[in-house]
Amino acid sequence: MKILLLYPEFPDTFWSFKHALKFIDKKAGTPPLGLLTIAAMLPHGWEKRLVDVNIRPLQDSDLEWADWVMISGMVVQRDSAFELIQRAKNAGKKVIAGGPLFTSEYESFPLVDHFVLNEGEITLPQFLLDYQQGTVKHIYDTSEHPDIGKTPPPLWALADLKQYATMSIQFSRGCPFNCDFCNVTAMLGHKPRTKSAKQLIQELDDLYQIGWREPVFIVDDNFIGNKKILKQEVLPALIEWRKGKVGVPFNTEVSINLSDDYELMDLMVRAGFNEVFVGIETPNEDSLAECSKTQNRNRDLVQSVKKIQRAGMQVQGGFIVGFDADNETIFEKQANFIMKSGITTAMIGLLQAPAGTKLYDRMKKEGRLLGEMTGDNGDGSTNIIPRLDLQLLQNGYKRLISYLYTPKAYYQRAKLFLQTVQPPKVQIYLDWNYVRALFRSIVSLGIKGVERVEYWKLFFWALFHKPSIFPQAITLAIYGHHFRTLAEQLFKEKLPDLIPLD
Ligand code: B12
Repeated sequence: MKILLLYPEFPDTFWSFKHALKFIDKKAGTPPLGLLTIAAMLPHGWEKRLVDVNIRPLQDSDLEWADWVMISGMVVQRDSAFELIQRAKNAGKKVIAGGPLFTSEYESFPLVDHFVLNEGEITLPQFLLDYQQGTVKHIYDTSEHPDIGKTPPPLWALADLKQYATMSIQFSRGCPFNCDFCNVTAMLGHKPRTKSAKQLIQELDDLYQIGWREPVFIVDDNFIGNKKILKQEVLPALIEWRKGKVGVPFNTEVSINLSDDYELMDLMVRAGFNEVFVGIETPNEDSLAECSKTQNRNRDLVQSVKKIQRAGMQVQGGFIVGFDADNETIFEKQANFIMKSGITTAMIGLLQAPAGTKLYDRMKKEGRLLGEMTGDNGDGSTNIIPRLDLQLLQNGYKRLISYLYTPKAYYQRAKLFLQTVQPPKVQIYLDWNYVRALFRSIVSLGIKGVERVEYWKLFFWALFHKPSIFPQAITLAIYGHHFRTLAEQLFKEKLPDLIPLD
């Protein structure tokens, strides 16, 4: 059997980092971990080929070669997925689809022959067995969750790794919290399931042995969902693994209660974590109560962010406007909060209701659901009827993004963060890509860019006051360029110098 694994194109979004990737000659952020994991579960004797269209186009010869096409994706890749499925069907191929896009919207894809939904560890073997026995069905799904301690390591060899900026690996699935707009618990359960420390180290060893020295994103829904196993097994093992190695900084996703645990933060930093994404959502206490984000309530969120930064990790934040409890002052409150926190990578979206969430059910019951979400929570759209006037919400959103990504506001946050953060513990791996990125940033941002004044101020400040964080300063400058370019595209206008919010 010849299996063609297909990954659809990402549009130009906040997380695509498209306008930053060109500085380091990379084509995509991370490889399709779901497909690489599925590939490892297929029979060993089968031939496998991966085409990630974010890296190279799908050729007719790829389709001619294949017996089956297996496709994955997220909602945000919907349009490209339609196109690829159509091409595969035109070429007369059997199409098998799985992953989050199809698990949430399989009804929209009539051309797909078989859906293998939810977690592939359970549904793929059932599909393969039925196929062998000639009793294959149209849909395979499950409400059970597998023990990921048995998940095989991804087949990295299928991917052209040097085209990616970051490698992804997974340690756990599921989250102990209950935020009403998030579908993680519906999809992956409430009780975090983990791999063993041995599995994680094996996967890292595989990557290190094939020469990977760049960042590794541990793609967990909440890495600190099971603190005990982290403190007792995983982080000590990672600290040991790191000895004598260069590069490979880690980043991951965590909940804000990380900031309450100094021991955990210290272990994470020593293990090589230098960046965490945290769902902060809103400084509005009533909105936090509304969405059941208990872990963020009754605390000084700015101070929590600072504690993580002081420990040595950059905090990237997810924010939402348009909760029922928000009023027209929310934009100013969010802007002030984000400016004070020194969060440069602030992903802000209007409240959206993903299928399968409590919010989705509530909106449906209240007659406020407008259909499915676009999947890109940074495009200023929503699939619900908000309490605030939609026009007011979208205008406020636009002003908020415009303000935060103007050079002045962005670089002000970058400096605040760099002043606060402890220099990274990971030994930097300097290769040509970094040097090239530095020169390109000098030309694009320091000479041609609208941010040239702020760029040089940060450049010299970092170089002379805190040289250990100089590479981070340049990376932040490049990220800022991506966010600003994206905002300008979204609003179809140049961002003003600094617009007042009130
Ligand atoms: C890493 C990650 C990202 C990364 C990169 C992802 C990438 N390149 O693939 C980044 C940060 C870029 C990202 C961004 C976004 N993400 Co994201 N992301 C994740 C995360 C945390 C892990 C994905 C992962 O690698 N999992 C590990 C692998 C092993 O699991 P998997 O892919 O699901 O595959 C398993 C099964 O799905 C199945 N399977 C998968 N593919 C296939 C194919 C076949 C043929 C078969 C049989 C089975 C199968 O088997 C696998 C093993 O069980 C998930 C949450 C989650 N836990 O899944 C969200 C998630 C995928 N993201 C989501 C969203 C919404 C986004 C964003 C739109 C916005 C946002 N709020 O973050 C952006 C948009 C991206 C963009 N560029 O525009 C949603 C998708 C919802 C949906 N129904 O599509 C998820 C589920 C999170 C959520 N709470 O809703 N994301």
